[in-house]
Amino acid sequence: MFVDEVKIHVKAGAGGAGCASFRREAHVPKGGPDGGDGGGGGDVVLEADTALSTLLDFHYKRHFKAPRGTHGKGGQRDGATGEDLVLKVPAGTLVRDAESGEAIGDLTTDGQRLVVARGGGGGRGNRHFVTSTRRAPTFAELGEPGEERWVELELKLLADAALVGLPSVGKSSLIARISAARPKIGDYPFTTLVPNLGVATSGEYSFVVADVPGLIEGASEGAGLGHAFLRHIERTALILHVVDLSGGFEDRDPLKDIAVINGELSAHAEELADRPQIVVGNKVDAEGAAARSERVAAWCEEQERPYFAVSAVTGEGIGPMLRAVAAQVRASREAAASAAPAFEAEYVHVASDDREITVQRAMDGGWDVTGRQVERLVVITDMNNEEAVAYLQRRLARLGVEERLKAAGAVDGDAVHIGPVSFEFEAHDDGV
Ligand SMILES: Nc1nc2c(ncn2[C@@H]2O[C@H](COP(=O)(O)OP(=O)(O)OP(=O)(O)O)[C@@H](O)[C@H]2O)c(=O)[nH]1
Ligand SMILES: [Mg+2]
Repeated sequence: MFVDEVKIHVKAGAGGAGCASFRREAHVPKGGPDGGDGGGGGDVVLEADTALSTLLDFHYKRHFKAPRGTHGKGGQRDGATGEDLVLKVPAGTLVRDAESGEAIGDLTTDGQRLVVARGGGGGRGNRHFVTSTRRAPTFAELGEPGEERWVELELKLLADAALVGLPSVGKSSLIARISAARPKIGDYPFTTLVPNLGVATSGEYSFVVADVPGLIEGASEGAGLGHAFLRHIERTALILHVVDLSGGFEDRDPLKDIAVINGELSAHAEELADRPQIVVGNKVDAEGAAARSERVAAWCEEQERPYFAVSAVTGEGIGPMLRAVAAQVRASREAAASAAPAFEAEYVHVASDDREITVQRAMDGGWDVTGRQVERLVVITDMNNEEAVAYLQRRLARLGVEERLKAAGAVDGDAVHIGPVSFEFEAHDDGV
């Protein structure tokens, strides 16, 4: 298992401000309010994509911001909505809130979506604030800021393909050539003692390749180190069967070696014999390798198995081999996805009780009032407009903020902080 973890900062778009304006027409001295609403800000959304297998991109770019909504205009013209920012993550990504550590979603199926930061609502234009006593409201709401937070993404990976072969055929050299993995490479058998995983890319497609310790004859019965690793191979959709073309070992011959490995695979589990397999003739740069390669190629053609002659040292033949691996991995993933039950895209919101209000002593001896809804009301209020402030006060009173403050022991003149704004507490007589 290969664990990939990143921490990213996501910020949704702010809502646009509502507009305070009045209709102006020839011959109409004072038209009614006609300010349009601000557009909502874009959400930041994570979307599972089975074509990806790594969170690598997020190691380079960590801050993501969705666009804001635009402001409303006169003539009842509403602002435009900010587009959602959709970030693709590999299927199998677990999402946590970085601060609380709480899991907020598990993206497992292709196309599944999770909103990690909600865009701010647009402010309403002044035409929404008309009442029987307020015919011409001079204020509109500001846009609400977008949510922002740090989230942790964690990916647990199983390999898509496994490099299998006798010791010293160059499995570790190959993974080092095609990925950022840097395993130990040596000219003695059993250089690799634990599996290494690397992420390889071909075009737009990336996949995970496992380099496992070499297998030897009798591995299925426990010989060498291979036995434990045959279990890993069991779960990979594709086997990259690596064979040495250099003739570096006297007792080895590529076709005999292939037979030994295939014998061990099927002795371990019969279905491994039918697992898609690509034969990779490595060390084609070595003297005499070309002739051996031709024999392997002829045999593979007879067996209808794909064959690629490569050199982990010079890079020869690596590109075509990776393209074939990518195509096979893609086919396997698509088969697995279509075998899974049909999935409907879903948005998972983080539930929080918006109406909850908390009153606490502030550091400065005043009071801190917190709660999603009250804080929202404050940030969308244009504090430079008296009419807007009076409207806010009535709404806060209706939500019970004043009562809560009184009950907590607030007296006239105390400072009250809500979000970024501070007021002076002034109790109204009961019933007002
Ligand atoms: N000439 C040549 N030598 C290679 C090539 N690939 C690997 N070698 C050499 O072969 C030896 C074994 O390479 P490794 O990559 O450690 O082989 P391995 O299959 O991982 O071996 P184990 O981990 O023991 O199973 C090293 O000395 C490499 O330098 C190649 O393409 N050409
Ligand atoms: Mg190795």
